[in-house]
Amino acid sequence: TAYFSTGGPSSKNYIEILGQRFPTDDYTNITPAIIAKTPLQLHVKSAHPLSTLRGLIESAYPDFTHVSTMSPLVSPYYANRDMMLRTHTSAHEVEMFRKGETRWLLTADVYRRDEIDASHYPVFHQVEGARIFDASPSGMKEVEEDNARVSGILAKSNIVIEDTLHISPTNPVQHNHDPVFSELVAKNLKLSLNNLLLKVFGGVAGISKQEPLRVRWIEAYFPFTSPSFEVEVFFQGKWLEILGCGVIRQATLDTAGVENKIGWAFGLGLERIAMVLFGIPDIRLFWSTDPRFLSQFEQGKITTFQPYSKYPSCFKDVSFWLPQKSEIHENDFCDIVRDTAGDLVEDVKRIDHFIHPKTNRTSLCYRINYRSMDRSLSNEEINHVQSQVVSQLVERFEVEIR
Ligand code: FA5
Ligand code: MG
Repeated sequence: TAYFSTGGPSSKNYIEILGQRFPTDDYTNITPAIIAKTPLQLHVKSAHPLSTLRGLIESAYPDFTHVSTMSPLVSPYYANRDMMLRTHTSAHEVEMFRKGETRWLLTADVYRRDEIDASHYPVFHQVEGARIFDASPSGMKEVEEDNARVSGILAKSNIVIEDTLHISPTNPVQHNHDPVFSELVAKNLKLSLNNLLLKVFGGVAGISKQEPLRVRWIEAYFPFTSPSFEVEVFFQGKWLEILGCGVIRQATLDTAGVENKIGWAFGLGLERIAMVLFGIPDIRLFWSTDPRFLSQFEQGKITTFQPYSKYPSCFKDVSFWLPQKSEIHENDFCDIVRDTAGDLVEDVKRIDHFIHPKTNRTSLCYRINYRSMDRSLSNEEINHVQSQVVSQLVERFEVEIR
């Protein structure tokens, strides 16, 4: 699911995003809380952890074009006038290749309707990286030279790579690719990303000072790459999902008017990496304007966040019967909560799901955990917010409150 600006309920007949007006229609579901995030551009805000991490990633690709100011408004199908907020940076692949770029990194804010907890937020940031080569013996010579160079660096580094992946029926070479070319390019992708991860995680205490950095490659599926992979890093006792990548589908390059090239692309999320590198325990903190947060960081430096005391939590439950015919998706509920209560919500959990044996009606109960990052909340204030959540729920989904 995605945020569309045109095509949900709105009282005005237009919405304004980054100074541009868009007519609203029955698809419009972008909330004021989401629109308010679009100008913030945390990934280029000096001294912000997300900006420092972007810089660190860019430093691993010094000879690439670096882009970080693309408008978040993209066309869903590249064919009509309707606009949506991008859900991933891959939305810009075609236009980057069309411009003739052959090696590039693009960092941007992305928008998804998602669950609410310490590691999910409806806005986060991704870096997309791509490189294409001539699909010819001379292009492949360039790949082999680069592979030899990066293999040399990795051989001298404290890194353990788990990668038993072979091209397989479930993760095939594209029919229009020479399998030897595809394999060389996939190798280049893997070496390049292992080198990136060494750069990003290599300096972190506890990872590679004594213990090696552990990286794991897993088979994946993405509609715009094949073969495709996901990469995980072992950190603080857990495998952390870092990115998705693969050999670019030829259709992308064809659409961009690029001929006789083959290459790779990857997309990684900045927040999850920044949370572990800087020790930031809650994804909402990235959006904090509290000087106790912002003043802790310096551009270009990875330092450990010193938590300041947390304010108390306040739990509120809401139970309701669903209307007979309609379905409400968990993310629709989270959306209403996020829109009405904003960053005052720490997380939302469904605590009951019940189907009445006689009437067959469904009842749901959600528990909302209210806690501000920046101040103590009064019970009155929370009751007020909670009553707004409840009335929105009734208005939008015609539920019956129990
Ligand atoms: C994608 O978005 C693909 N476009 C990645 C890609 C690019 C594949 C190019 C192939 C070629 P995915 O939805 O898995 O894939 O997101 C990529 C990364 O973004 C994840 O690995 C994770 O690090 C991060 N991410 C995804 N969802 C969230 C979220 N809700 N909050 C924080 N980070 C997230
Ligand atoms: Mg994923």
